Amino acid sequence: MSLKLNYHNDGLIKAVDAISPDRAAYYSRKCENFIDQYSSHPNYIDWTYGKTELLLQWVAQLAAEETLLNIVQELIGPNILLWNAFLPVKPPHSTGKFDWHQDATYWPVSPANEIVSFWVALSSVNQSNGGMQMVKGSHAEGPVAHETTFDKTSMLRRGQKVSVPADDARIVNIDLTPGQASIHHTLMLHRSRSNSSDNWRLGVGLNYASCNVGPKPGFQDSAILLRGHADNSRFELMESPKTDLDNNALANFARSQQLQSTRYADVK
Ligand SMILES: O=C(O)CCC(=O)C(=O)O
Repeated sequence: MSLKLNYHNDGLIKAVDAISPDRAAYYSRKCENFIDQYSSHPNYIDWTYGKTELLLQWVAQLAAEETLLNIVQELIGPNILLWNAFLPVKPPHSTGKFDWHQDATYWPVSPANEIVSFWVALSSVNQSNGGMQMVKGSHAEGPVAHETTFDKTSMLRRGQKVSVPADDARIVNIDLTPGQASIHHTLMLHRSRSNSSDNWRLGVGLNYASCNVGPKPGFQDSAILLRGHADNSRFELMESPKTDLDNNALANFARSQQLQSTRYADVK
């Protein structure tokens, strides 16, 4: 069965070879250096939570890898924007987790079915270091009610959580080797538990959008064009950073935070 058909049927692709192990080792070193240098910085949480593609050259470069874009193109067509990247890394023996949630229920962008989410592993990822789980086919059942917990251990800003228990029989463990990626639909029910192992969980989350996607009415946001065109885009188009955290990168990130201020008005 084709990748696209599998994705449409299941709402997920458990693992694809997204980048080579050599490229994964290169990005893993970049990621480790960033963590070593900045994990105590007061802006570290904000910098890793979202729009990280505007700050870190290597994150934008990873998102633009040809092998990845070819897979994205199969799913959403040839005009590809990077709407968001984030670094949901989990240190050994840390409490951070994501409860069961669906992304589309809190994302102020549409049409959500022209967005596709990749999670690229830069370390081995398994259930003991906090790898994701997904509920196969759940995307087809539509949006589910979420509660907002503001749980401090949640790696989602509002601690969003689906109040119905997930159906165990359909749970897929997303275990990955470095360079592999999982792919999920914006209505996929997914979660990841805390890292109870001695090893880091390193990876990058990438939300790609077709050129038809833009902010919902009343919202503003930015995106980077990676392939094709973005004529008439409703996003403010921005450049990938030339170097990590340079002045332009910091200015673009600050601008994107300003654009997103309506989205986060309740949590800032
Ligand atoms: O990093 C994780 O474990 C979860 C990330 C997530 O919720 C997502 O990629 O949509």
